[in-house]
Amino acid sequence: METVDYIWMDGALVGWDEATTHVLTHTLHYGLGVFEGIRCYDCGDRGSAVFRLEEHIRRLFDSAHICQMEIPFTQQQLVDATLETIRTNKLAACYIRPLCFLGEGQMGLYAPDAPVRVSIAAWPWGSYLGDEGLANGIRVKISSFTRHHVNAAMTKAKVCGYYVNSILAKREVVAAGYDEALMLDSEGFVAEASGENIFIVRDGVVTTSPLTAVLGGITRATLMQLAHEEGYEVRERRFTRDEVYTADEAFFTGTAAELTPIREVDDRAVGDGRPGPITQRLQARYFAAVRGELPEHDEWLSFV
Ligand code: PPE
Repeated sequence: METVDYIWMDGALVGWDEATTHVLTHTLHYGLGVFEGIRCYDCGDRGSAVFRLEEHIRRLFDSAHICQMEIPFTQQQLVDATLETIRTNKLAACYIRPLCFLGEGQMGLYAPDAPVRVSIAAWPWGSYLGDEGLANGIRVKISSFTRHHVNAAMTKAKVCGYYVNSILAKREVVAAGYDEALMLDSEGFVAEASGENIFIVRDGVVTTSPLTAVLGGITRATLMQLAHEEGYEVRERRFTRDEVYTADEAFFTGTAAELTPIREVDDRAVGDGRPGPITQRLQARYFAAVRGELPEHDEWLSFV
């Protein structure tokens, strides 16, 4: 990965090499930590802007609240710290990773006195599923791993440990020659990918899985709104894997993956095996929004 000069840690900027932690860091052992993934885009003459920064920081606090972790900063402080980290590192475009974790001092599961620590790192990160995938679509396989059951993991929180399930799914399908894993919920309905939400399009209707067992993606919310503004009917409902096979179009959304078209699922072409017209239109709208080219959505941008 590309490195930068500074990382924000527990209230101050420190050098990249100093942003370290002890091996007895509680989160390292048990996975109770929460994080965010945010992107900052180069908006040309307008400078750089972080996309939906307040919403991401709010979700970080929601995640911490669900996990009974008290973040020793305010939301505004972390918003400011994010912008400061980007500015200090002179980054025009980057991926931003705020992380709240339980530090060292107490072991064992209970550990009520383990300190809550916060770091914010930012670094340049290109397309998550490849430029080729963004342009032409990716090949997806349904994982043999089930996505979290709602009473085993509270999926409204973006918890570090939840990603073991995602990593297993991702490794499984990449080893089999595919690009990304699609996961079903505990009742067999389509949930989400290892790190993205999913949309399908059929007869002009844009559908995404309901929030029951998936992360409430900020990109998902953005795309639902943009699709609605483009005049498409948008629905949230459960659907099955064969509905993905027979969709006219399908795509993934996520901060890292942006809007990545799906061209194939389980060796079946989706539509004619290329990004469809609605997918392409929405992808163009998404990139216009994040790059500050939709004045009606300036409220989504925090200029650096
Ligand atoms: N579901 C999951 C499981 C998920 O991890 C993400 C984001 C989403 C949906 C989409 O959420 P949003 O970014 O708010 O639209 N995944 C992050 C982590 C990726 C990684 O490899 O790390 C991301 O996209 O930043």
